[in-house]
Amino acid sequence: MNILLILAVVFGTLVLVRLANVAAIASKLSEENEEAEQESANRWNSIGMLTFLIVGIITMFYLINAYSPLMLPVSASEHGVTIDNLMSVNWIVLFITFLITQILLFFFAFKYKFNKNRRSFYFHDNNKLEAVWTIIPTIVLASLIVTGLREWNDITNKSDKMDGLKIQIYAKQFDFTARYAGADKTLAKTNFRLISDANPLGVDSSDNSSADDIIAKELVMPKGAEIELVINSRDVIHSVYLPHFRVQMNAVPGMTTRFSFKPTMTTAEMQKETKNPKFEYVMLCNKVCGVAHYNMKMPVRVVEMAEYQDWLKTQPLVFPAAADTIAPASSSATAEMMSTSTTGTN
Ligand SMILES: [Cu+2]
Repeated sequence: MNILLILAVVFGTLVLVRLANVAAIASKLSEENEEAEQESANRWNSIGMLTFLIVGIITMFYLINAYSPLMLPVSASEHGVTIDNLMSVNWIVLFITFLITQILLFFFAFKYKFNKNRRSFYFHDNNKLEAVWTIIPTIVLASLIVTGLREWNDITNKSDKMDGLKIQIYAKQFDFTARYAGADKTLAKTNFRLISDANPLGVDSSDNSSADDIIAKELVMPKGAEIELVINSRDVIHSVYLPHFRVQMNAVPGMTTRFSFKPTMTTAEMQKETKNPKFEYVMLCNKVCGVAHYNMKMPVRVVEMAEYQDWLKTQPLVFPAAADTIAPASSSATAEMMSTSTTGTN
């Protein structure tokens, strides 16, 4: 019923448009009316341009206001603050440019509509104008790109320098698993040939540092610690996306990617900041990786160091049987979070 109604409206509109065209052609045929017709059409077009400009700008401000509550809250990581600042500068430049160009475009279309008593001004070229609209955008764009590249280098170069808390994020269709290094602060090597139901990450049990490796279905990070995510994928390209920390890095099968950052706000602090007692951080997959991509995510929590250490003790080992053969982790050792080895690539 509804579809019939919509079709009737659509076809009715089409018929009206055709009729209007026929009327326009018919009136054009009468020579003496032509000039008056042309003038009226120009006038209505110019009013249309001005209306579009005003309605468009009002709508834009309305939408910015209506959707701003859906924007991400303040960054929960150290480098995220820099990214947000850079983003704000970009938005301000874009916004000013957009307003100026659109206002000129539509207002000029209104102001300079055809007038038979006015002659248009012709000039072949103007070097000064050419220079202005080449040099100013070049300087603005170049400075945006250079600052962006420098920030990105600062963020990504950290991974080589720092001795952070290494956490492996292992992505597969369609979930993430986290692996913590345990008391020895070293993630054991992995090999895709060792993957089985009992060993879904393919951790090499002959590697001595595998005995205390811990597996978790939740990413828990201590506040203020340097975190180094060591990222792998089993099957297709996924993407580790932590929007609240302004972190994103692809998970690529056959290689290891990394991202280092420092969480600066616990979940509880962010709940206070957002005035939302139900707020939770989340890790999302940000590459369309298959049918259940939309549902590929992992809960994330940032807690104080002591709470993190308590939580880590409750998480299962990669190889539960090996637990008896190693000494229990001392909490001071875990707190130092120094790690020197890297995870083997597949
Ligand atoms: Cu995915």
